[in-house]
Amino acid sequence: LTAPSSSDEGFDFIFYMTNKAKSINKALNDAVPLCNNPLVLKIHEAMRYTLLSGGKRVRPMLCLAACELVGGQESTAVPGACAVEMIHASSLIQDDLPCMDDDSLRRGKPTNHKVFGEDIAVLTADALIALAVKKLASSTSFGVSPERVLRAVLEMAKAVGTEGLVAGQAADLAGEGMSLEENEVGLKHLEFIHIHKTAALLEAAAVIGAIIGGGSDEEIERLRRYARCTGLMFQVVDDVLDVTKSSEELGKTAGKDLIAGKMTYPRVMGVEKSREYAEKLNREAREHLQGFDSNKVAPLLSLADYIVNRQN
Ligand code: GRG
Repeated sequence: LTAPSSSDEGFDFIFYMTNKAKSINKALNDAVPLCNNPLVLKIHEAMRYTLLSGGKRVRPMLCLAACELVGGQESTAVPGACAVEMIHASSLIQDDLPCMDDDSLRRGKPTNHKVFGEDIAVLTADALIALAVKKLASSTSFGVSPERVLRAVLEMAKAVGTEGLVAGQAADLAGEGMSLEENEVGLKHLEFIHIHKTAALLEAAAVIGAIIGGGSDEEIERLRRYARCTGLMFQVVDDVLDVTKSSEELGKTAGKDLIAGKMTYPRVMGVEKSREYAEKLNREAREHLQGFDSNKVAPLLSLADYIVNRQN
């Protein structure tokens, strides 16, 4: 982790993020036990492989921070935060499959299907989605009303299906190999991909946290807008990092998307303009937090800064 460069002097973001990651990692570890049944054990091992193999935990942190911002307790939002990370893990496994991006490395380690085989990887991704629903629904045992839990489940379902990840991935596949000339609405297409493929789950993370934490409709919507900007910014930065890394490490796997002709922000608008766009999204994200107690917004302000300044 690198510390955010500006704002929120006095707020120790690294300490905050490390603590939140600890709570999440423990809950994720408990959620998928190594059981005795050998048939189930294989899937659980594969689930644990992706779920517990590092990762920045940005989405669960967003969920916990949104919950606390609206006055909720961290512990109430832990199941929801785990659920969002399970969906993320499922999407990574699927994204890496030979029929999708066909990647052999993720987080510096062999991808799930390389270790467990394609058949088990597909089942693992399915099982992670089912477990996510189960986890989120279990929030009722933490005193969250069934109405709020149902609302949260609907948000998560929306972020996964044809209003979210699936739509983004389908649009990404459809755009592959298109030259920029061919694709007159390049930027629109790119925005569609990333609003769905990346921002939707970050948005769901924040909204689920705010719902579970007891936020008002207005608070929930403000956090939705903050997270949507942050999610899009996350992807713009990702694309820029891919280019900068690929020129630093020419010949290595970084920047594969660029070489393969995948649409990215730097391809559509250039590196400098992409950086400026990320800064603009950061300013917009911060504006959506105006109106919340200024003493309590530091984690989310710092998270946006961390995303815009991150190096990996
Ligand atoms: C039904 C769950 C489901 C998915 C089907 C395959 C697919 C549709 C969607 C792919 C979505 C995807 C992989 C988007 C990329 C999002 C992204 C920016 C990933 C990297 O996130 P980080 O940097 O990763 O937070 P870490 O490793 O830190 O967790």
